[in-house]
Amino acid sequence: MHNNVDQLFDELWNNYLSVTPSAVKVHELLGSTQQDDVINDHIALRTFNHEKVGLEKLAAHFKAVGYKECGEYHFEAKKLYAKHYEHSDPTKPKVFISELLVEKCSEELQAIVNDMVSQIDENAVTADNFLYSGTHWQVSHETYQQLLKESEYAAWMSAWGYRANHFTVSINYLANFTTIEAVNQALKDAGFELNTSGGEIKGSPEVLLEQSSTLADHQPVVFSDGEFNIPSCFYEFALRYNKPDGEIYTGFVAASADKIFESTNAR
Ligand code: OOG
Ligand code: NI
Repeated sequence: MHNNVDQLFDELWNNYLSVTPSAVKVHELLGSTQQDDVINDHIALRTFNHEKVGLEKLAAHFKAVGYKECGEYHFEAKKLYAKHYEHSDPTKPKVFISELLVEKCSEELQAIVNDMVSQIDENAVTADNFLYSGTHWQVSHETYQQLLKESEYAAWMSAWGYRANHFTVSINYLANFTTIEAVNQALKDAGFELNTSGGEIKGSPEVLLEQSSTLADHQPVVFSDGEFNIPSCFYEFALRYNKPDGEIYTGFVAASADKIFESTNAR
């Protein structure tokens, strides 16, 4: 495991960029409007609730660099469970880790996922590079499509595995944008497509968090039966509000997160 938080995020960022070419452009679009670098609100990772690779196994890598568990979230319909983690330095990205509750899925899905997970080397899970190690298996495009019918999340995992599935620009730290509407407009003017599931803006000042996201890029994946372009990763934007006590809200909003997951749906 890493012992340097910045090194870990550099690796996650480079790995994310390698399959998310639009992120470079988004970063330039928002980053070029100010002198300081863009601050990330959070990143998100996905996994399966298997003992071997459950969300706690991913969390251990963040705990090793100073992160603490702060909240939990349930997604009944998508059969997901998630927790979020924070660092004592508020400029370090928060971390959102979810896991698919495999036993709630069909026998067929369980068999496919069990086979994928069985191919992961036990030692790989604690290795420095696990959080950006991608897949430890190869599925066919046919299997990918079968998973897609039942769980977009499982299908995405089968193709992309362990990596940040998005980075999130903190609008609070942007010098030249104060509203999420202005950020969305700049993105659309530059030709980016936004995730409109649940509306372009998820959340509100009342729930202390507003979020929007691009639709995932489509990138080639080599499956066992050929190469296909499928959704990879996306970019998110978050604006946080102060709680009545004057402290900024640092949690997530389950109803909004439920829609953000859909940013990796095919266009
Ligand atoms: C995570 C979706 C939730 C948020 O900010 O609410 C999320 C995912 O797509 O894996 O990132
Ligand atoms: Ni997010």
